[in-house]
Amino acid sequence: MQHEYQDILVSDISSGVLTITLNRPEAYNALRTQLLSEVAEVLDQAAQNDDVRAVVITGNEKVFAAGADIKEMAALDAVGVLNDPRVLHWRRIAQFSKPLIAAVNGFALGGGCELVMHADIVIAGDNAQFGQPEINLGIIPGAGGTQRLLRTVGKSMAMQLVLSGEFISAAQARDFGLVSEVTIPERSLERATELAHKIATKPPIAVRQAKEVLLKAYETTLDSGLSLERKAFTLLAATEDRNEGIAAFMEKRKPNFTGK
Ligand code: CO8
Repeated sequence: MQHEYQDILVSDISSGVLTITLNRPEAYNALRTQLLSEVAEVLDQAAQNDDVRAVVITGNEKVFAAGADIKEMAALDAVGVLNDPRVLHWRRIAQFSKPLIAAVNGFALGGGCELVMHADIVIAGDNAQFGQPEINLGIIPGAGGTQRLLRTVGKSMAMQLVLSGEFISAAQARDFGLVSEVTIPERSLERATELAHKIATKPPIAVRQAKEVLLKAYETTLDSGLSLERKAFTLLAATEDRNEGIAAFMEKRKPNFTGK
């Protein structure tokens, strides 16, 4: 069953996994404010709901998302951009504490590519194209693209994408670390969902700690990152799931993690 929103479809929770489908095919899933607020709202709810262990986000077979809604953006002057509520929605998406896995087919451009970079794992169909074509509109990426792209693909490719507006293929995106696996387009959602289901069986506190500590590597020194890792590692020693994981290994049985 799909729960109806205006710009997205949201599945029922199935074995700990929720799927969000961007659903503005007539506008190539352009990320208007309404769409971003719906994604942020669903992620906020998913963060609060213990039944959700991982979220998959996807588009359709032709397009993941073609960027910010250019028609909506055209109406904003500098003050409008300054006060743009989308900034808050992006922040809420970035703060989602559980695993977010993107299944990308077709275009992931501008804000669409930036949304991909908010995901923790990215599976791409071999028809996917990634790009930051904002330069062609006289602007630059505005939802973290300059910072996350450089940290992900390195300086030369980040500069190439942002300055030239050229697109790269799924295979290139994989070579540069933007994507972890490339599949045939018909399989990308299935593979992303498979991974989400696997992660959903893992101890949830350890999963959240792992995500938080890994993401910190983007923005901190090695020394502070290692110190955070040690603290998280110590904290996990106080969880029931750690005792269960170790006991299950010793007793040669499957662990039953409860999130405690
Ligand atoms: N916004 C609005 N509508 C769009 C967008 C978009 N980003 N992309 C496509 N559409 C619409 C088109 O207007 C068209 O609608 P219509 O049929 O009513 O004219 C329909 O989708 C299909 O598009 P095309 O006819 O152009 O389809 P093609 O297959 O020829 O081309 C492309 C597909 C290559 C994806 C092309 O549509 C394109 O280049 N789109 C724009 C890509 C782009 O420039 N993206 C960057 C946008 S700027 C941005 O993302 C900044 C993010 C900053 C966030 C800051 C938050 C605070």
